[in-house]
Amino acid sequence: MAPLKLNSKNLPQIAAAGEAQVKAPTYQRGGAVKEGIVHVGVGGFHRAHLAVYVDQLMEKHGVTDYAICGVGLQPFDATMRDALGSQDHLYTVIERSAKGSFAHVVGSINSYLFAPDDREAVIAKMAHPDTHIVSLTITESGYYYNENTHELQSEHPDIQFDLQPANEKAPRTTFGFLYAALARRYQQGLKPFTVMSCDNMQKNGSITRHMLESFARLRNPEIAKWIAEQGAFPNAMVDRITPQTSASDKTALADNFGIEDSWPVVTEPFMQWVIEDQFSDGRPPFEKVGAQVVKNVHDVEEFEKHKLRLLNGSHSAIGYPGQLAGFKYVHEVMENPLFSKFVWQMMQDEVKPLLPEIPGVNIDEYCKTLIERFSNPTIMDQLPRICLNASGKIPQFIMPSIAEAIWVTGPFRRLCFVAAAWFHYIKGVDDSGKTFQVDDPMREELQAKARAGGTNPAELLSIKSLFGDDLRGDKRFIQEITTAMEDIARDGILKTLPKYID
Ligand code: CS2
Repeated sequence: MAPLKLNSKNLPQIAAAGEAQVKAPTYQRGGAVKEGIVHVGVGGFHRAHLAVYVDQLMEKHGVTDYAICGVGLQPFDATMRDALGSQDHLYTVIERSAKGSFAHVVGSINSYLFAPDDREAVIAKMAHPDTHIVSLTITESGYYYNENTHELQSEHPDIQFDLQPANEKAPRTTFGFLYAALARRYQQGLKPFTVMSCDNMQKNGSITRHMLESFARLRNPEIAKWIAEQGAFPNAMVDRITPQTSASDKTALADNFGIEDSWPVVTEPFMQWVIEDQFSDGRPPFEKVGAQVVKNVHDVEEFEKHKLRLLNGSHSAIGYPGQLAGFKYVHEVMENPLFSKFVWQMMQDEVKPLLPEIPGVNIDEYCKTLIERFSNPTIMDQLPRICLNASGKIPQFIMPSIAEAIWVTGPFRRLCFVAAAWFHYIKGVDDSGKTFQVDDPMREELQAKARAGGTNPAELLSIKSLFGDDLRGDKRFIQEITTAMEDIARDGILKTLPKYID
């Protein structure tokens, strides 16, 4: 049978044809629900994570006032606008593991606003009394956070543009939109919405708060004070491995499930969300659908630390060296016994000793689960996805472990190897001499420094917004990373790697 185009009209037929293999929403959508969440940055991760939790709230718990209005700020978001717009904002989450493949149509995204078309509409939506939460997946670079000073990059041209009062109705950055909408809510006597970061950053909520308050202080101290006193910015740990969708994923969805979806999402069965219970204008009962809503910010920070340093840190250990060695997918790297040992030993010997104990969490079991998740061959997680925007990742995922190991004189050779592999990767040439695209907002600066430095890390480490003095000034670290850079440049990854395995 020909696949059915995904849309509201075809939904009952799609669900019936897919039998037990396809789940589809039975809840009301459109004008029958309120859009209590405005989400900025609708990509694969949001659609596999927060939107799925909200879908479950709507399906299983009758929640009707927290449907999602998606927002795209970047010109490239036009593709998402068109894909979702062509199918009543429905889309399919394809869950894949050794157990098989399962399709789940999600309906929690109720509408979509593309800011470049109408910036005012986005501000008005955020300022609307029905909006209680503005959630974000804007990637690390969307926060304009200086890793070294821990301050807002207020000199950045985008922030400078948004700080001009004349641009308040047509901002460019997330903070420009949040500020303009909050200023309206203040004038209208509404509560501030909660700003809920779902990005992979340690203290994501606190950083969002600090950046937004700094922005607001430069605009209007009275509003900044109101945000500081009444706003809420929960910290959260978010987790679900979500590769980029490929053309073959769409074909497989049509062939195996009879669904024609212009942009489905592929993901793993595992998902986790630990979120601090800090909301300024109400929240849905996220805990009813498996989120861990916790009272204590320290608990969230500890979960974040485990996840960022073990999962994302290991992804970096797989990504940069793996791509240099010529691999394409995460599971392929894990099939190589050298790499799987390396990743395990880095987690166990170098990262784990630095992590706090969390009651009820067995770190060894967590690490074993990670190895299984990385080895899942069915999701085809691409190394270029892992390697994307490294300047926002390595300073979060790898460098903090190195900095702490320096402090306690702990082992850090493998972490240094990963950092060295990234430094080498920046040049854009793999071990067989093939060039590849380096996708990073700081690419030009990084490449100029990497090329000028050769196998000397000093040039790259001089970038103050990425690396602290604790790293630059430590002799043991400099020696270790230099040796790794020299070995990688001379011998390539696969010959160097055994030196880092016991
Ligand atoms: C990855 C993450 O981009 C990366 O570096 O490590 O996207 C990772 O897949 C997610 O954080 C999993 O929750």
